[in-house]
Amino acid sequence: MTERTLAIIKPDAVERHLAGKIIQRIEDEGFQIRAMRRIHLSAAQAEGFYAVHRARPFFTSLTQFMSSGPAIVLVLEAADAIKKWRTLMGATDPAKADAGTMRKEFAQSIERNATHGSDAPETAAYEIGYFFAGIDLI
Ligand code: IDP
Ligand code: MG
Repeated sequence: MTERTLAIIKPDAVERHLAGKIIQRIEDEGFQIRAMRRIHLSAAQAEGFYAVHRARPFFTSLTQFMSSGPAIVLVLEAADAIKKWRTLMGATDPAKADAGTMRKEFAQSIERNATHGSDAPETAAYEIGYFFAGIDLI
């Protein structure tokens, strides 16, 4: 089933000029890029995006990092896109990520881990709607 997911090239990867390599991989793996935008999140916008994690010990550090510089948000479309993008990203902790994954290749730490991907259809719908309007996705 064709599905959409939200991907983010996080500030660490944008700062290190890795966006082009990551986008190339996305295209090589057969995703359609349905929408894409560069955005520098405010702290409040990062807190809203990661609201599900607000009780976690890393919440303040995570939202400071995510608002520390520009990021690139994308809507990716493919069969089974949510799982497909998470597989290509690799494990949250780059030390545990498989060879060839985005996080193994590009992440610096469990926090500065280069990319984000939605984890389920409900979160994908929320996260896509957080950044893009319906009219952007026709
Ligand atoms: P995910 O991005 O692989 O879905 P989540 O558990 O949803 O991982 O965590 C969201 C983000 O929070 C991670 O991508 C990472 O940037 C950060 N994070 C997760 N766990 C830790 C941690 O233990 N220490 C610091 N940052 C973390
Ligand atoms: Mg997550």
